[in-house]
Amino acid sequence: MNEFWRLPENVSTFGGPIDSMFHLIAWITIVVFFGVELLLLWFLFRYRARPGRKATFTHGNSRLEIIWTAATAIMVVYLGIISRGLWLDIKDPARFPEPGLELIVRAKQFEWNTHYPGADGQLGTADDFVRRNQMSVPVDVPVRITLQSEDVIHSFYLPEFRLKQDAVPGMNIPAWFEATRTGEFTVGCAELCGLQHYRMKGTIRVLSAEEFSAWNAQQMAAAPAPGPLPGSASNAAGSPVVAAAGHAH
Ligand SMILES: [Cu+2]
Repeated sequence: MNEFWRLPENVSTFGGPIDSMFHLIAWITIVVFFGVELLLLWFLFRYRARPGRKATFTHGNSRLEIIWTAATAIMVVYLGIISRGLWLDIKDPARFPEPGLELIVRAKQFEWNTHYPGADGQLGTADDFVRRNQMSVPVDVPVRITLQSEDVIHSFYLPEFRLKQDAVPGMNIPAWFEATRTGEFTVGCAELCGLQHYRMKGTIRVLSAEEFSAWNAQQMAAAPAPGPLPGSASNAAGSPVVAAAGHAH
């Protein structure tokens, strides 16, 4: 089905229901579009100019207008109601699952910096380490993210996870996902955030539990001397960044 719609593969737990909503809305749109266009063609033919037939003037038809306005309104409200639970599952922090990993993703022109809690398991402490434009997360584990921005509005976009959320300066915006398979996927910015917006992208690697612990241990061992804490006032000049070889720019 996703091949037909040209959607990327879905690899998150809530991506399936999101795709179902997408398919439903796309079908409604397709049926209405072709219905209207076919009717238009039929009317062009049916009411074409013919010798001896006099044109009539019409102000419209109130009953018809009420019907199509009401039908559209009902459809929109219906879509809103059936998607509400799914929306809250994804966006309402009170409904987030218990996270197995908590991260801070801090955006700036034009990169995504992911802060990991380090050895003490606590974010915002001196042993945190940071990855630029590269995230690694374990599979089958809910990952909770706090989105921050250092400069302008960015939008954290994981197309394969069906997740998109703005990062706004001065705000801590919660988001979460749970990956359903290992692999390497896209991190993009979905908000025009400046001249180099187009190159504001990274990769997210979903690892098995063992691979992730090994990677995490390796990063902790390689972490540089403690820098300013993420999100603290002393961080105004930027956060320390561990750039991956070959991915720095
Ligand atoms: Cu951006």
